[in-house]
Amino acid sequence: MLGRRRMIGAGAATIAFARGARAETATLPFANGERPVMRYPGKRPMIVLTQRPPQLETPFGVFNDGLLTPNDAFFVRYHLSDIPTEIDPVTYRVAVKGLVNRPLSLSLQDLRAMPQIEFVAAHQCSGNSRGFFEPRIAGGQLANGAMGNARWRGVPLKAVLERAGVKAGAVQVAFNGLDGPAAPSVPDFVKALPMDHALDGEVMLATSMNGAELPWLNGYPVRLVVPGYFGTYWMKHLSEIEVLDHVFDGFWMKSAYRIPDNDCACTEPGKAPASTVPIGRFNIRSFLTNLQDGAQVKAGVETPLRGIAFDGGYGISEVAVSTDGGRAWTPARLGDSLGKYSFREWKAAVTLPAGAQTIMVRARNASGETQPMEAKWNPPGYMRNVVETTKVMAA
Ligand SMILES: Nc1nc2c(c(=O)[nH]1)N[C@H]1C(S)=C(S)[C@@H](COP(=O)(O)O)O[C@H]1N2
Ligand SMILES: [Mo]
Repeated sequence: MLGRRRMIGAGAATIAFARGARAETATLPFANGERPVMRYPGKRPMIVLTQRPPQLETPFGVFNDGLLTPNDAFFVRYHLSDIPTEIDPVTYRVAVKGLVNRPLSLSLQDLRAMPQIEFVAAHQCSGNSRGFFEPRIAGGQLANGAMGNARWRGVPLKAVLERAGVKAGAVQVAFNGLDGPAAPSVPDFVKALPMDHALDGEVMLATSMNGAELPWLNGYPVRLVVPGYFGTYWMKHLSEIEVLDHVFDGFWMKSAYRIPDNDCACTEPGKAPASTVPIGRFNIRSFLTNLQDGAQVKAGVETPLRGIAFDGGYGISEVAVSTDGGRAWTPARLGDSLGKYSFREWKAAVTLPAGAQTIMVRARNASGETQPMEAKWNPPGYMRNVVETTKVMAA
């Protein structure tokens, strides 16, 4: 991949995509898991799900390097192939319109002049880990690399809406970005949040990620950050905010990104749910990161384990590991908290007898939520959060 982003003259930026040689491939741990590994603008070599639009998965080893996912390794997901390739930060505007007293057209300078907030939050695609569903499900066959954790900085959506003055009767706020469909038959990607969520003071118009501007493919120059909620709401290249007097009924809210309306957000495999609701908060997950499937470890001595856990914002309270299929659980030590929306580090040690062994990791959060031992299923393949098992060989 030979693309790069150029700054021209007074600061118009363009991004160019060109085809490069396929240097490498990666094999994800399920059938048909072979993927090209390519370099896109602003990114290190990433696992490619689709080239147009770019859908890039983070190589899992990155999650063992540190709690913050580097910008150049952060996953990328787009729905529509007409993604912006030229953005002028000087003329860039975010429109605020609809049911407001003062429609706004905010420049990046306007946003920078407003009070800023900052927090660390995990970001995850609803379909992260879809490739592991059994029976298999149509859609992006992702392993566990459509997630990441970053320090976001920007302006609270609440402050922007207060500046515009929300009128009585407001029900939802809809968000649009610069990308569009290549064909008119494909609905534009627009998402919406209920009014009280939009005004919670945490939903953010982010202009900075890990202390740098947003990578192009992660929504330069401004994106929505909705901490604790699935990535579908995190609108990239945010260009329009519209206050509505009704529940938004565009395709991506009414028909897509919906989950079964029941306690498990699940159905019997192959069955359609009786009714659905828009996907919401993350469910709890935890991963072992320092050993991957097939790793060799020493038998009879302590093997250090390390990993991450996160949830929808209640806060991780406990992580435990099991090497006997889930009968006995050894508590892990939690690392310092970087905030309730962040990945939390955990560490443990186990001594494994010689032979093929499995290591399971399970977390619990402040509301008592934990992961199921058996994977739940739903038709779109969202919200996978089974207790993860890593197979290693001790010798
Ligand atoms: N403009 C725009 N924003 C978008 C999308 C998109 O297709 N276009 N996809 C959403 C989905 S489903 C996800 S998971 C996240 C992915 O964010 P990332 O590419 O920065 O990882 O962006 C969200 N915001
Ligand atoms: Mo997503």
